[in-house]
Amino acid sequence: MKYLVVTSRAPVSHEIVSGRESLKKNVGGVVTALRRLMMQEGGTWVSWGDGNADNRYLEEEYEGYHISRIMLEQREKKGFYDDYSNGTLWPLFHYFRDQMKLSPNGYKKYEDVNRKFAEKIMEHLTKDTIIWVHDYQLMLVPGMLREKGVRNLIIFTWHIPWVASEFYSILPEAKILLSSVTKADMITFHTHLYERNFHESAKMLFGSDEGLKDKTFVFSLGIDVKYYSSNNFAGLPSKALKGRKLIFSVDRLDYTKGLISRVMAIETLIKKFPKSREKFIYVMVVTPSRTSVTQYEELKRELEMTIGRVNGLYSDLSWQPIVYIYRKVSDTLLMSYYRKADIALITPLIDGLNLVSKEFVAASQNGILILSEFAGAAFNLKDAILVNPNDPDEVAQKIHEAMFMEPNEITRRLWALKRTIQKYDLEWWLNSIKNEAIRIHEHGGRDFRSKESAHNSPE
Ligand code: GDG
Repeated sequence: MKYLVVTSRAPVSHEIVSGRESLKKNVGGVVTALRRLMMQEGGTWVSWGDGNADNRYLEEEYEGYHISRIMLEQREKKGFYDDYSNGTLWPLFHYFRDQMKLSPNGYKKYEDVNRKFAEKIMEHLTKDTIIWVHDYQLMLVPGMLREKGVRNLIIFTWHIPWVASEFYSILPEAKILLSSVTKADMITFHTHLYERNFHESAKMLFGSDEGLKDKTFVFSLGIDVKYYSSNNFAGLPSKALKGRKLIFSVDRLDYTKGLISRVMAIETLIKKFPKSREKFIYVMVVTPSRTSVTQYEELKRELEMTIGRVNGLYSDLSWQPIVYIYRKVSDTLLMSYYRKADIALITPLIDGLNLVSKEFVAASQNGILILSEFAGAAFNLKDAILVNPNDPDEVAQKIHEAMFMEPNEITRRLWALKRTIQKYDLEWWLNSIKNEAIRIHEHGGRDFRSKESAHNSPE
């Protein structure tokens, strides 16, 4: 039995930069997790080749598995990726109605590209292949495969929130997309809330969720704890901090991440608790993302204006409250920040899961996690300080508390969090999904007892 993994972005891409070809690893959390599976089990990975030299590597053997790429023309990329996936579905599934652009042409391209994926999958299928499709860019793939007569087991893993049914149903293509996803044999979510919303959407749009009862699972993605807690990473030079508390965050530049509200919370902290002034430095790493989508350019401008305004008001020769870094930092530097930070400030307005919070917990030795209650990870990480990211007063208050928290309490919380992420780590996630898949594959049905034990977050 072999896995055929399907994701929009590939694990690696080939780039030509200044005439020289190089291999670029995709570092996203999802890809890292799936690389682990593929290196262990072999198999095929179908994805879009978005590197400018990928057309030379349509089929490639890489670290023990096969990569098969589909190539997209500029118009296809724009319609499928920029307009529909990131301009319609992404805001829809994060409750950003005002950012959501309806795009019939984008949908057409989304359909075309999903068909390309389905066709490429067909080329690599054998009788025993388990097909594992990921995320909102590929919702039409399960339905298209079934239309082509494919009877293989299909797993569909959903990485972002699934919104309330009445919100989901505003999408013109709501029925067709949902209907396709339900053609998978197993559908996995990060939280019970998303699973419930999915069922409610089916009830609302189709009158019933009968056929879905045995198909959905909650398996919240874990991380490679050993890697993040290893000692092989250099520390940050602490001289630069001059004894100040280090507050840290790292996010993709995205309106879901609550970046501007977070800067306002820092401003509130300074205003409301004047004694906190000069006692902290907030290092905010923002990684460029979706730079071809207009909303993201506007967000960058607004964020940078807000940071500039706050720094302008409060900086002097000896102190600047916010150190803003707009680039992707190396893994090593990221690990050093995780290790050194006194407080990780992770306050997305909404987030499917949020791997950064788990990575910080694994790496930290005596840090405090302040986490948005609207991140999927908050359902498991109950020992974090949970905050409503929309309330700068509350966030400022909690940062202030964290700055002066008793060392015993810091240790208690951190170790409780470490136990949780250790128990539900990446290996657990992969094994839970694989075990269910194998059970369904071999017995053609579901073991309900295993469902109970598999669910990790109590309601
Ligand atoms: C989807 C869902 C869900 C980020 N900046 C840098 C960097 N990163 C790494 C982090 C982390 C990953 O990227 C981002 O984690 P997310 O959880 O945001 O994952 P995504 O893949 O972007 O998003 C999300 C996830 O799927 C998994 O299901 O959690 O809710 O939106 O691993 O460390 N790494 C380095 N430099 C950076 O500047 N080295």
